[in-house]
Parts: sequence; structure tokens; C-alpha cells
Amino acid sequence: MSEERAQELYERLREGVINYDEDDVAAAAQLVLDEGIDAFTAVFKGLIPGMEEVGELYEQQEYFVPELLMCADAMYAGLNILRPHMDGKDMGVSGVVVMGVVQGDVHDIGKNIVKMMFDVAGFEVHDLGRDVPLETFVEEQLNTNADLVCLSAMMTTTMVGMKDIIKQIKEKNPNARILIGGAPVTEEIADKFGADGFAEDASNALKDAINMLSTLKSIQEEAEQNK
Ligand code: B12
Repeated sequence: MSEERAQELYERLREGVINYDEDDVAAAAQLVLDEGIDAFTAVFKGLIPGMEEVGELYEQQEYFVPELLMCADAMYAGLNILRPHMDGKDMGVSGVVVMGVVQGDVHDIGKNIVKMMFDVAGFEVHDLGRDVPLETFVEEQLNTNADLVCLSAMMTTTMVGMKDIIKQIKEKNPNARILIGGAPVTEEIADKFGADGFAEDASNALKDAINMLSTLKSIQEEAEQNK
């Protein structure tokens, strides 16, 4: 497999998503596997950049809702083929994560990508889906004793709901760490809402989660030793 051929297939995946060509994305994803190209890289250099460009086309009003949904279908057609072949990466840290898109918000493409990264890294992820009521996050954190809660919001209106969720989780379990993200979220907002972190994309989300969980584990181990 040459690097040139790999780039060619990444480009075909990217264009297939933009042109909502579900069949071609599936065919290109299959070629990635048949030709021994790394599935993980193909997702991050092909499918995700394609979906990001679709977001831009929507903002420029070149695409509208029906196109968006067809592009998302094309992206998932590729993801379904590649996902089982994304090797688990041993990140040297484990943890239980509760994740979901906050109430009123149905944008779940970004959250699904973050979830996929966390799955691949070996975290135990409890995915609550989208349009998730505030109380469900709080209850699920307690039920699973999750180390980390990940909140996603794509609209400024729904993002404000994160503040209450964070407050309630912290009241019930101050040890739980909270990571937030989604297009309108910034570092400043994360600070203001009392979250432990913010990441602008899925790879940074994974890096931050690993850092947070290893710090949390060392604090817990220290407390255990001092008992
Ligand atoms: C796709 C899309 C839709 C699809 C959603 C399909 C789905 N199942 O997700 C559909 C067509 C349903 C839709 C509907 C609507 N949408 Co819309 N949509 C988008 C669009 C074009 C792309 C979003 C996307 O999927 N991007 C691609 C992914 C890969 O990127 P991402 O989501 O940003 O995720 C990455 C990061 O943010 C981060 N991340 C995401 N979540 C998390 C969580 C954590 C914990 C962390 C750490 C990181 C993280 O990592 C991800 C991967 O790298 C955006 C525009 C945009 N550029 O964002 C508008 C946008 C979000 N939509 C918008 C609006 C207004 C709507 C509607 C109200 C439209 C309407 N009038 O009906 C409805 C709302 C429905 C609702 N109640 O939620 C606005 C929101 C405006 C605002 N700031 O409030 C946007 C910004 C468009 C715009 N400029 O007007 N939409």
C-alpha cells in the first residue's frame, strides 16, 4: 500500500460524504480494509473532514437539512464498515464514562464521533443518546459510578442547560469529572459553568479525558494510602 493510494481513498471518502454518495463511501471504506490501510486514519482523514465541510456548506446555505441528513447517512455507511476494524489502543488508563447530548438538542454526529474514540481507547461508555433530560445525566452518573461525564451541545440555547447538569452532578458527587464540548462551547464557558474541561474536537476530547482520569486515579490512590 502506497501513501499516495491511501490519500486517494481518504479523498474519496471525504468527497463521498460531501456528495452524499452512500454507496461510494461504503465501497471506498471496503477498499481501505481490503488494501490494508489503517481504518482509524481513514476515519479521521476522510469521513470526519467530509462531515466538517458539510457543516460549512450548510452555514453558507449551499446545503439544507435534507442534504445534511443524507451526508450523515453516507458518513455512517463508512463508519459502520471501518469501526469494527479500528484497533483498540491501549492508552494506559481505564474509566467509566457517561455521555450524551443535552435536552432540546438532537445534534448527535459529533457526540457519536467522540464516543467512538472513547470506545476505541477502551473506556466503558454509557451513551445516553441525544435530547437527554438533565436528571438522566445525574442519575446515570450515580448508577454507574462514572468517573467522567461528557456533555455535548450544538446550540447556544441548549448549551445553557449544561450549567444545571454540572451543578447537580457536582453536588451529588464532587469526585466526578465533567468534560463538555460542541460547536458553541468554549474554554471560557466551561470555566463559567464549572466544568473540569472543554475540548474542541474528538482527539482533544480523548487526550483531555485521559489526563483527567489519570489525575483522578492518582488522587484516589493517594487518599486510599493515607487512610
Ligand atoms: C448536521 C446539523 C444538523 C442536523 C443534525 C443531525 C444529527 N443527527 O446530528 C439536523 C438537520 C437534524 C439539524 C437540525 C437543526 N439545527 Co443544525 N446543524 C448541523 C450542522 C450543519 C453540522 C453539525 C455537525 O454534525 N457537525 C459535524 C461534527 C463532526 O462536528 P461537531 O458536531 O462540531 O462535533 C465535534 C466537536 O464539536 C466536538 N464535540 C461534539 N460534542 C462533544 C462533546 C464533548 C464532551 C467534547 C469534549 C467534544 C465534543 O467533537 C466533535 C468531533 O470532532 C451545524 C453547523 C455547524 N457547522 O456546526 C448546524 C447547527 C448546529 N444547527 C443549528 C440549528 C439552528 C438547527 C435547527 C434549530 C434548525 C431548524 N431551524 O430546525 C435544528 C435543531 C434541532 C434540535 N432541536 O436540535 C445551528 C445552531 C445555532 C446556534 N448556535 O444555536 C447550527 C450551528 C447551524 C447554524 N449556523 O445556524 N442540524
